[in-house]
Amino acid sequence: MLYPQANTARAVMDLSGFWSFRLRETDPWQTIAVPASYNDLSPDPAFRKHCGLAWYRTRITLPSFFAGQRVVLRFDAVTHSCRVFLNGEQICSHRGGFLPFETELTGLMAPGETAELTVEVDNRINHDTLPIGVENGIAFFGSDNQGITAVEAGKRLQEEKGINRPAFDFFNYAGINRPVRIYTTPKEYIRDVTLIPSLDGTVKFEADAPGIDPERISLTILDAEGRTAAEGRGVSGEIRIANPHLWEPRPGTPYLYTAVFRAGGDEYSLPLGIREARVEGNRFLINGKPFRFHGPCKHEDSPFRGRGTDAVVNLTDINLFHWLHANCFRTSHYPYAEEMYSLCDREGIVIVDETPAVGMWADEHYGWNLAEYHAEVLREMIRRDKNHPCVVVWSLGNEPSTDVYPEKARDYWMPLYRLAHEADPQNRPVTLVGCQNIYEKDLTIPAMDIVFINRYYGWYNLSGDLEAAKYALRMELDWWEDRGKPVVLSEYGADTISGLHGAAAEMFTEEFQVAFYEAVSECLDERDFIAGEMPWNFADFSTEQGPMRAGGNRKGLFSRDRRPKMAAHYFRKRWGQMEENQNGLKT
Ligand code: GCB
Repeated sequence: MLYPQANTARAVMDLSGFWSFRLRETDPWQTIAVPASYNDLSPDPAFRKHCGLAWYRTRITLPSFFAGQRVVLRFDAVTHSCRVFLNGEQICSHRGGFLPFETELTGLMAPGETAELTVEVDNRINHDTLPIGVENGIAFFGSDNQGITAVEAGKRLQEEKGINRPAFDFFNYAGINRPVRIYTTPKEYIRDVTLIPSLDGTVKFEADAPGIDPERISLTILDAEGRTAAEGRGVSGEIRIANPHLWEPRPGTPYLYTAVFRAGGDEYSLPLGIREARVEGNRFLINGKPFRFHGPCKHEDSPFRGRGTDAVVNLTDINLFHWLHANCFRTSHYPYAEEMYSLCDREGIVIVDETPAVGMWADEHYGWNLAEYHAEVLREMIRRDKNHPCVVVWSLGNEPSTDVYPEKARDYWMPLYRLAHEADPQNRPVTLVGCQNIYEKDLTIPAMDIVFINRYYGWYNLSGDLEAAKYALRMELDWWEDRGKPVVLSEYGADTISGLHGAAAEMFTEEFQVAFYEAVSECLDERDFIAGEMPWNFADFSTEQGPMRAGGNRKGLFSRDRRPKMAAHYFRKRWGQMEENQNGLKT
């Protein structure tokens, strides 16, 4: 689905601002900000704890000069599902909280008219949603020994009261988390575009513009100075840029061309980066050169906004990535706002793009009926993000159970793996992020193009004993070495309270976090099949309450307000040196 754009043929109206909101149909309306998660916008605990439906309302007016245009209402993401009403009539609904959807207003509302727009949002999570909600009353981060009474009580209350219990470790932020816009196109319009670049400058293209004479469809590629670099015609074809500049991750040059499609009276432009991502043996290659992922995983999470999109937060984060000499992140654990991908295209930060399939750790989940919906979400994510040069790997999901019923797991995940390859015109490598498990029995994670494993030796197990942690990690890496694939340590980390210090470097201190990372680095640096290190997490983030969460997950290299802990300085030095050694470039 194309991102809304204002140009010579299209107009965009941003509906961000103050809307009205209520948690119950009987409540008085109060003021809310859009986009943002509603949970932290009021000191009323009902906002934070809310489970179920909530309502947003605003008034929209279509300018008279929209006459003759196709008018579309687009939501970038409403979490987790919603129904949309215009003057009380339902006009669309959507399932899934992290991808865009849109509906035509043409015919429903005339230019010059005003209407009431209401959005009924639903934040409930269960076995039919992605991410997954727990249905047995046990929260993700309870202690292992829940006791039979607590389990039964949790189960009963969950059934009676409909309490949301995430099967994942991040706060279940909800609402209109991303921008809402009205945009126009001409009546005959460009529905989708696809670009497939090759390193020799060849660009295959496709324009989906129903009903428009192919003779009236064209593509012009402009270089960064705005000069024409190549031109083509028709619905699809192949053109060639002479002496192409490549898009390279930082500290290389993320050179961007602009691809301008014209079809009939419509126009659509998007950035084009010439780059290739693929796996060869146990290496991951970008533009034919070995690429080593180094950068922390992220969340969309910030004070006040929750998971709400904010350009200032996104840019601050990416500038901190540059400060760290980080070159990548994984969109743990859901597709992020589209603005973040555009920013990373410009800034040369590589993205591993993940579906919201998280919390599938219960063995019985292979009996749930999720595969079809999961496939739909994967297809939608790829359709949305396929043209971004910054996206180099698709992640099917995070930490499902894959070792208890290895055959069942394989039969669930491998069709998705094949689907990702089929759906992606650029055929990027595909992964599924693996949990700490009995990896020898696992038929799925080792079958991925590039292996992503999350490991917490020294934290959740062998806690505090870094010598034992190194021993265990080395034992495991010996096994992975023989698989002949590139392996990324896609999560590892230690909860750390900013400002808590100790000469003995014990758990939760800033000294321990550094010692933990030093220990793991020692093991990774010995192996050349290690294609990357992605510490967990970039910044502290909000979670549900639990005995292991002191005001959220504290594994950030930065505090939640983005102040560096000692570990941030550690990685800044390490990755700075890595960059110089790898690329021979000054930063
Ligand atoms: C994991 C999960 C991540 C958690 C992290 C932790 O394995 O993938 O969502 O936040 O561990 O800190 O426990």
